[in-house]
Amino acid sequence: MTDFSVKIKGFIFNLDGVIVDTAKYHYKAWLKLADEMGVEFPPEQHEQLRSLSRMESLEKILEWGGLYMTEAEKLHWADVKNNWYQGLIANMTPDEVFPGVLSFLDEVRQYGGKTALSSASRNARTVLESTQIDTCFDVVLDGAAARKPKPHPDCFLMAASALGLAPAECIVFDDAVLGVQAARDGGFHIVGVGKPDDLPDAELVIPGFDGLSLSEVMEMMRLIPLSMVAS
Ligand code: GL1
Repeated sequence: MTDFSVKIKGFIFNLDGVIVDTAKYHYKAWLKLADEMGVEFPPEQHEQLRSLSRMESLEKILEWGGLYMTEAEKLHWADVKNNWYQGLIANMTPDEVFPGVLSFLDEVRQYGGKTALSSASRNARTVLESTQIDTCFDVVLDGAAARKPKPHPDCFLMAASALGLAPAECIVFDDAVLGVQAARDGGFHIVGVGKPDDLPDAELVIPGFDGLSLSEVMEMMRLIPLSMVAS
């Protein structure tokens, strides 16, 4: 159970679809793979892959197509998709960071908060470096770090522990149903990034960070900011 009387000191962000628009590149690469396999894959269906690891995503596509593959074939095709994806992100630039993200992170720092990036993507560090936001986070955990996939809260628990904070002292920002569930189950505060209808279990849903200040988020969630409490 999340304790609302605890002051907030940590801010944990998912990457794809929250900080940068890489979800569109993942979709392009998965779509190419689905096409090769003759599996229909409309954009709405990509929502179901959000937060899943590479192998879990591939297995979902195979399931939708009623296809079977050996483990070796799966590894091969997961690699093929990853090569296509890496080709798409090779030329990413800092202007692909979503509007408002940098000022929001700046505000968190001014307020004395700690930041973590927790992503199921094994390419997270490459994306952070090419968009030049790798130095914006105190802690970075990518898909190689998590021991259990979402909706298990492991990735967020690891991030909180690396920040030296308890879950109830942190807000997680995630754009996927599985991420919201993971944060809730882990005892974190959770802000959904997207549409309220898609993320009914989040405490607050924002469309993105553009024009949004940290104090507005804290007010809307009725939380106590660190700066307002004698530590
Ligand atoms: C994996 C999947 C992507 C996406 C991310 C998490 O990324 O392949 O479709 O679900 O995890 O946002 P990657 O292949 O970069 O490890």
